Amino acid sequence: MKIGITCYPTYGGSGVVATELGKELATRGHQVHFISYAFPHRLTHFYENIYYHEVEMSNYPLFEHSLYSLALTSKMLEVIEYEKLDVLHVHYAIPHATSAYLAKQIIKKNNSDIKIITTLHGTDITLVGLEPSFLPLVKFSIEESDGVTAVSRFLKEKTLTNYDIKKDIKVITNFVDTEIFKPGKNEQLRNYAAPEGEKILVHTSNFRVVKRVSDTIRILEEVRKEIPAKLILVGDGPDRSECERLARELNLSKHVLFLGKQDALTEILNASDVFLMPSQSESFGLSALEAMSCGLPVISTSVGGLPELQKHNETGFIAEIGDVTRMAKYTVDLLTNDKKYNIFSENSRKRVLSNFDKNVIVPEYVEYYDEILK
Ligand code: GMT
Repeated sequence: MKIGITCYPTYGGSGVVATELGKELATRGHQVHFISYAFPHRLTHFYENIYYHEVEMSNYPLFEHSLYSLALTSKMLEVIEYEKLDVLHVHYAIPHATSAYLAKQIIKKNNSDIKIITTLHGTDITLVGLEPSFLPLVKFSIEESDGVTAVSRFLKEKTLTNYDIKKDIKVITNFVDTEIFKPGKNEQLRNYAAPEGEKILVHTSNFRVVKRVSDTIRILEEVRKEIPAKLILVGDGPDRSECERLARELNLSKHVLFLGKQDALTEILNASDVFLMPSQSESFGLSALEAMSCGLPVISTSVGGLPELQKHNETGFIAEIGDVTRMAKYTVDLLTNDKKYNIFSENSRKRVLSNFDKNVIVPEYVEYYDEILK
């Protein structure tokens, strides 16, 4: 099969999922064409069957605002036509599903056809898509896609109700390469981050408001009242400065390690004990999945698709948004009981292996492509 994939290539979980999917499809013999404005950052080396087509942007002074959606449509047209794509799979509805729809209409005029599949990831549905300026366009683009998938049951239900959509949406969850994200030891980073043998809490995100990263610092403050602990924060984004300020204000600067953006996630997770995800909105929680795959228990909120990913009192604990005290109590509970910790750690890994391994989920996408092509 020849598959085009459009995604946000440099930031966020939707781009990670799209790129990992492309890599897996290519390994399974499909030809994959990425169409985007930058090279997907998870394409770390050369892969057979993977091609990249960059969207070129015109800088004409009259265009005060970027015409990316239209430039993307043009590039989609070119790739569909010359590479003879069977399927164009777009990740994150805005504006990708709309650009794809337009490309499909233009291609139709040449008596050609292409199947458009849209994967909904999160704020394209729960936040940005609901803005009055976007809502009718998102609804239309979803309705006009040949196939639509959502990364959790929660997101599917939200889409059907918030946009009054009647068509079927298939839930295909996020997945992980359990051979890469696997349990291991990283004594070097552990000794660097926690030289006195303290426990290590970890969080990775793009530091947007919805992630409530400052809650992780407040959790650390509470945890440290009971046991020695450190916090590793990975990633960068709008809330980082505020988090650094909070760490200083709470006198925790020495105990919070801001690593910024990092590629070596497995190594960092393997130096840590518990993953924190205090989000106020999370349609799936890919970074928690990666942590679970490394055998880390997760302390999270109960929002969105998180209860579909992790099981309360089995793989970690779930609390209400903002309930820092409870999340800290759960963290201490796990970190002071080795037997319980080991059971939760094994449960996390097992749950990922049986439900979210790439070999479980990628075939679901391939079957779905076949179904739509029929
Ligand atoms: O929706 C977003 O905010 C962006 C998107 C991304 O690109 O990071 O995140 C969403 O997609 C991820 C991959 O499917 C999910 O794991 C995240 O839970 C989801 N984020 C939110 O719902 C806030």
